[in-house]
Amino acid sequence: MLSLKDKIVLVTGASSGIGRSAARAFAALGAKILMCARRGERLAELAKEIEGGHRAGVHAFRLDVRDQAAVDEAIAGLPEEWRAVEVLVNNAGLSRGLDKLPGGLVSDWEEMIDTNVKGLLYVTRAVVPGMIERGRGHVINIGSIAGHEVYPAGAVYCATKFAVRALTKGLRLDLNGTPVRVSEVAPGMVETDFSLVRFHGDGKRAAKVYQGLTPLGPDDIADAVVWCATRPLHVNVSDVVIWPTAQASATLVHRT
Ligand code: NDP
Ligand code: 8X3
Repeated sequence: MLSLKDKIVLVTGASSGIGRSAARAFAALGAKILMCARRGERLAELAKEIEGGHRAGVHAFRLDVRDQAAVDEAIAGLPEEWRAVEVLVNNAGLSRGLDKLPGGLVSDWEEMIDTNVKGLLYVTRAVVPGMIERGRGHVINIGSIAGHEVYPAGAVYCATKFAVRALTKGLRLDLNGTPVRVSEVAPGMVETDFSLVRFHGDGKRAAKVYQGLTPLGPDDIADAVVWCATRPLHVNVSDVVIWPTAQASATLVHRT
């Protein structure tokens, strides 16, 4: 197992769900945690928890990954001791709405595309050249089973996750010959704020998504992300697809 002790791990979207669990899991291995999201107070709480519990170094900063200038400025402006990012977890993302095409809010489409596709690209572009220069690095993208199958009323979200899959594969092709590894972890249903965000804060509708089954938890996904990152340097895990046992496809879910 590769040691990540004192290595810098950047997690985007660490204020909640999978990103928060990933930050905690890497900190538990002794990695130094660089983390961002838009909600600064939540990041500050997590930073306090990690610093107290694991005594790992933490540096948190507010960032909207949709803003390319802000992404470039944040990465270029990192303190010297935080620049050598070893692992980038491109996790920041969201779904908005569950609407049949051609319906749905154009603003929802744009938010998903701008965050899940363009935001991931902006962060990757800002971080990966440094990895190439240093001769070490690993990009782990959080995709989805929605990048493997399209489900009704989810076409735009699915399109963004198909794009994440294509970008993961494309980056791996384009970085061939460098030591930088590129992986994707693609979960099925994980109980986080994901559905609350999808349904614009409708808690009752969000809770129904997970009723009658045991969904994955964010720690299950963090576990897989850490597993990818801790393989020996000559091993590149390309894809990990993870389902709750009760879910067999995007649309087949056994509920009791
Ligand atoms: P959460 O809503 O719990 O977390 C989403 C995270 O993304 C938050 O920290 C949020 O932070 C951050 N984020 C969203 N937009 C932006 C932005 N513009 N700039 C910076 N950060 C942003 O959901 P999950 O943990 O479930 O989602 C994490 C990833 O996992 C997403 O990419 C999602 O598509 C993917 N996924 C989720 C699944 C699930 O069932 N939950 C299944 C498969 C994949 P903030 O709002 O503070 O900016
Ligand atoms: C999240 C999983 O099935 O809700 O990416 O789209 S799903």
